[in-house]
Amino acid sequence: MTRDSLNFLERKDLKEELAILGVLVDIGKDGSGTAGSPGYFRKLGIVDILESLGTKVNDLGDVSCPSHAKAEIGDKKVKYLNDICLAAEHTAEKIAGVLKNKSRVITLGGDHATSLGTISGAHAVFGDDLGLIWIDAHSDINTFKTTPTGNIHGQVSAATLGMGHPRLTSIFKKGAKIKKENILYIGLKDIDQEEVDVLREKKLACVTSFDILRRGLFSAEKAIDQLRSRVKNIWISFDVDVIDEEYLPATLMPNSSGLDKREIKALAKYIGKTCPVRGIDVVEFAPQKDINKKSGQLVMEIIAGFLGSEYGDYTKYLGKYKKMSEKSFS
Ligand SMILES: [Mn+2]
Repeated sequence: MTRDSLNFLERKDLKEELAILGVLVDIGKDGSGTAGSPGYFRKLGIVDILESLGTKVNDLGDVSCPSHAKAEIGDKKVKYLNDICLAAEHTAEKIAGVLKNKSRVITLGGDHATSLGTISGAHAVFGDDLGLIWIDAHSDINTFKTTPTGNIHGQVSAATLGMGHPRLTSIFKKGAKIKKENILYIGLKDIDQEEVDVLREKKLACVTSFDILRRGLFSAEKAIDQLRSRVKNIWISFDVDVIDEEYLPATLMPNSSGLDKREIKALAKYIGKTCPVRGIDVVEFAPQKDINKKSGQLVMEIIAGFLGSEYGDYTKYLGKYKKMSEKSFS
């Protein structure tokens, strides 16, 4: 492949098949509102949009999970542990199955507890040859010992690294799913002091939103290049709250100084064009808070970027002409 700056503007058909999976885990935090996200994206036409990138899309349906009203809260330091772990086991099984068939997969959460299952499933197939890019305003590296809220969605990156409650670190298989040198956090902004301490102590790679403000995307690109040089498989765990609320109002934790549209799209494009992306989790999307579908549209553009392709105003404009020419030849 020619690697020059024009390479970032090419839109060749995608080679690998794609699967989409909904995960209705909405109890990893106190508020409700993320379980409607898979249905929302289907209505928005996610299957057709992804197929317009030149590949076949297999919709695997949803992994279910009880709502706050129906689930048992249990231990207040790891709330709703039981139901979250059950959903994670089901998710892991589905993800492992898809990846074995050489398909790539987009998982629509759900809150960030969704990634417990996906990353465990990916580890079952790729083992330690797996890198994780955690794009989020939050590092989610609390454990039951440090959590200020008891919400599991804030303990998920810790669990993938093998830290925290033994049930959270034992989805599918006991222990760490990602080696500590193979995780990269991008977009961090609101994190607890205990999280700063552990990120530092474990020497985990972080590109904060402040780094991006100071040095632009170059700081992220360098870190992505380093991760890519170590692993052959990359997983993206994408929390939409990394984006500024002006562009993405559809989340329960709006970010008033997050990444802007150009930054997140360029970041997605860089990852998609340079990394072997095997799966993407889109989490913490709350459809009822969207305004004129702008959050949903932006997320579709970002997903296309992560896949190494492009979807947006220009491709929609071209699509119109494609349909016209199909008509005139039929
Ligand atoms: Mn977050």
